Amino acid sequence: MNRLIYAIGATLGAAAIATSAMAHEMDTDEDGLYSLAEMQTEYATLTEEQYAEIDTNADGAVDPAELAAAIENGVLPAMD
Ligand SMILES: [Ca+2]
Ligand SMILES: [Ca+2]
Repeated sequence: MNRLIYAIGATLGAAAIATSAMAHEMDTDEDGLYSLAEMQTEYATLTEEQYAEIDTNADGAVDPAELAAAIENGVLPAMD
């Protein structure tokens, strides 16, 4: 049950974050992905190791779904 709720939350969270002004501002080159440098504008203390953890499909970039999942599972604090 928790797993299902998590899956739903991650899906809804991704949709919400993709359209949130804060997430949009963080994506400064507007390519729809969050580079480490872009994420550090919001999460100043984010390390390369943490970024790699958030990049769950290991393609070298964090997409809105990965960002949402990281916030959902507490790896990152929610953005205001
Ligand atoms: Ca970007
Ligand atoms: Ca990725």
